Amino acid sequence: KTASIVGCPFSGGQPKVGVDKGPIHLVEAGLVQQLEGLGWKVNFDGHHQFEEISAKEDPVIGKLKNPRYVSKVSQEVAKAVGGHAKKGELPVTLGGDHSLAMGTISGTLDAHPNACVIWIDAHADINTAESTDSGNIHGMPVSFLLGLPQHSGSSQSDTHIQSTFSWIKPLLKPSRIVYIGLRDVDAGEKRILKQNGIKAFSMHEVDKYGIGKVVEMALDHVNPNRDLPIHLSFDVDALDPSVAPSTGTPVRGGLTFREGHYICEAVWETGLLVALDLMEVNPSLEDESSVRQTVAVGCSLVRSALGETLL
Ligand code: DIR
Ligand code: MN
Ligand code: MN
Ligand code: MN
Repeated sequence: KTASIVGCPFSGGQPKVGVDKGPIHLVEAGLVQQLEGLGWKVNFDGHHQFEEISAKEDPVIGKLKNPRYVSKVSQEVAKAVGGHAKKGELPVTLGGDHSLAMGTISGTLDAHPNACVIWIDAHADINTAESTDSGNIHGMPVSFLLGLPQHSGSSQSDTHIQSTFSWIKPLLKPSRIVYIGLRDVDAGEKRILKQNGIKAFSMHEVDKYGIGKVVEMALDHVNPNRDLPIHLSFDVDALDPSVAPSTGTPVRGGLTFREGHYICEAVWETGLLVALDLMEVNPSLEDESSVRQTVAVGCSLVRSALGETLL
């Protein structure tokens, strides 16, 4: 069993500096050695170096910020993840902001067209060009993966968005993604989730049923026969800010330490995991001890998803 670390120092999908340093901190904390300790052969040949597109060369299209840069980086990530997956390796992508999931999930679907996605997040990240308030593309990757219409107000910019992101094949079906942990979903996103019949377990359902039952129901929905490959995309802000403080858009009322780890353990136990994302660790936010804590939790979530057990 081989895991390939795809380190993605990238922050262009949101405005806060520092999230590009997330992967560096996770690796410096010893993630590679920790996974080797679990019996994995780990490929890590340094973090990806993305050629920047300056703000001057990358004006907004409609509301979308840094659209060319986000698109180009995600396309490179798709190639990396898809390449590793096709070789039978497990790609572990370290973000970086969650716009990178346009790339990671595209790569997974290229190698495993029948894969399903389990998206762990405080946010739904499903805004379209029409519904986004912020214009931050880390709040939008799912809409592109689903191929939802991207209307931005003028037909000229609609065409421009289309061409900028034309490499994304809209291969993800609304029935093949499920969310756990949501608690900060925009009004437009709630509409999109409903219209497309997308299953989501918010913190309300975690409180009501408990995490064990929620993960079982999530798997029943997206993977009823437990035979489809699973892509787990974990935004560290799904965890409560008391557990993972150093992240760009913390929201109170999140998953506990154990609930987050339980999800990873349960996905590992299916034997179906084919790709993992650990996103939105921002070592420039909060104090030194918060950063250490968030990075340590990030490493430990990855270990749980890759088979670390408590006994
Ligand atoms: C908000 C926040 N829904 C947006 N999204 C975040 O900007 O679209 N995603 N923080 O991680
Ligand atoms: Mn590589
Ligand atoms: Mn996210
Ligand atoms: Mn989030």
